[in-house]
Amino acid sequence: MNVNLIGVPINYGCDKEGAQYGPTKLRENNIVEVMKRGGHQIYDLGDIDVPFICQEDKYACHEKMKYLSPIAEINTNLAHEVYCSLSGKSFPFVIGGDHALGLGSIAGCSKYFKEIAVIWVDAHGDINSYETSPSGNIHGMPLAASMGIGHPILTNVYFEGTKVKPENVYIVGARDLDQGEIELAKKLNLNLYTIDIVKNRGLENVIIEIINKIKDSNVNGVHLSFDIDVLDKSIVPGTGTAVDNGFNVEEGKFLFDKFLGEGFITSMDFVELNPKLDVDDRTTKVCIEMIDHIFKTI
Ligand code: B3U
Ligand code: MN
Ligand code: MN
Repeated sequence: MNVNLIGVPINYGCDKEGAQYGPTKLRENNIVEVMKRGGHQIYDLGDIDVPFICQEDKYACHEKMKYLSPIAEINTNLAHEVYCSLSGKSFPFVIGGDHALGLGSIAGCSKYFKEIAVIWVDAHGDINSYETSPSGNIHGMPLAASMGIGHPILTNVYFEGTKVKPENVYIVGARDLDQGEIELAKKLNLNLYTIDIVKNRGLENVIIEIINKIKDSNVNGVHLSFDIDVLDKSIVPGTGTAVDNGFNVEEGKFLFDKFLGEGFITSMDFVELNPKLDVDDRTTKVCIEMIDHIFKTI
């Protein structure tokens, strides 16, 4: 398979120092060589440009959202890179950086395939809008914006309108949802598989259900967005908002086995490594181990 590696060194979405160093850290730890072990042709397209913005200007564009305008700009460029990768028959593998980049990945994927499903594997829902967000951090909003909910500057990134229909969104592993997110999930009847549901019903059963639902829907592409904070806090100290009661490494790998083994995933994000918060590079090592597994499975 041809794979395009795309880095997005962004921390404006989480407003925390360190997430912007994720792509460099992974390259220093030989991500390209690791990806090649799966027998793929890897093209490292480098990083999307992230302009420097002073802290004082974070609310320059909107009083309730930080760095709105640069985040929209960065995501527009990312979306086009993802779209061009898919047009050139390469699999886009997008590394962060914080999860605000999910907006651009999904937009590029949506422009190419028209009807898509999104599997969002995350301790969080990332379905806030500026009206429900407790933080004003846009990395808590990309999935809502992709469904057409939120500020028009976000919902209209790359092209006007909805990128993915709510019925084609699958959230897996959530265990830190805000009140507004819970209400939105109910209102939209989202396919929300919280960690409690996963643990009650069993990871394999939940994954099989998602695969069957996706196969029964009329989508042409499936984007898998993996936020490393879905893993347990004890495994990933190097992420901005670690949450306990998460998956272990084996469960993470199992999830990739099932979804990637199905052969229907057409693009991926791998986000929220924060090397500055890491302890003895433990999180980087887990990321590399996961990425090794992904490209041996895909
Ligand atoms: N839901 C919270 C916290 C959060 C979202 N995503 C992460 N943290 N990583 C918010 O700020 O929207
Ligand atoms: Mn996230
Ligand atoms: Mn998260």
